[in-house]
Amino acid sequence: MQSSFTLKFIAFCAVFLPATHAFSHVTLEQQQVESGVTYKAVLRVGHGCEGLPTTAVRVQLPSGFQGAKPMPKTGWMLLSKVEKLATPYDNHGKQITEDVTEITWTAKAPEFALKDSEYDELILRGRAAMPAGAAWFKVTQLCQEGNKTGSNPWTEIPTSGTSTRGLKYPAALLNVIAPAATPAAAKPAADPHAGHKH
Ligand SMILES: [Cu+2]
Repeated sequence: MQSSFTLKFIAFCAVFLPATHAFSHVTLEQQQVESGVTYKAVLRVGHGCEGLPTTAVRVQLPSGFQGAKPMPKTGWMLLSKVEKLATPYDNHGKQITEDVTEITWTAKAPEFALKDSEYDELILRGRAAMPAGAAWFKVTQLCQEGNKTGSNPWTEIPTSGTSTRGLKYPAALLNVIAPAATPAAAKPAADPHAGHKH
């Protein structure tokens, strides 16, 4: 009896423990979005680096993610990296040739660092203009306490498909789906800014 229970318990852990840990990686709260809409990325930071507090989080945006803006966080400074685009795009009739490709939040002082025992969310917003398919947000988490440093490079992408099973440091996945078919009458104008001026 007891050994049978133990075996079942071990089997249970083998199945559920990796999944539970996956929830504590840096992941996106909302993992699906329609192509072409504005997307609010909420990055969930579940733990530090082997016990060390988080002092910086750097997010590499997937290509096709347009006009990204980070939400400021008290006690943390922001840095947005802008790069020239391989393929310019149109915004309000203006040709956009460079865009934000990377956003970094950095704690201004040790007292603002996110402890390993705490949970927090980092937020950014932009237009998910990439085509349907998997988009990956590569996140690098840096940690420091005194002169001890650590990092978690959440940058691994599976060679095929979207399952991150077996990856030690999976990047955060966003499933981009084709826009839902809407009845012709309810369809917004092709230019989303046609109805207003700014
Ligand atoms: Cu984790």
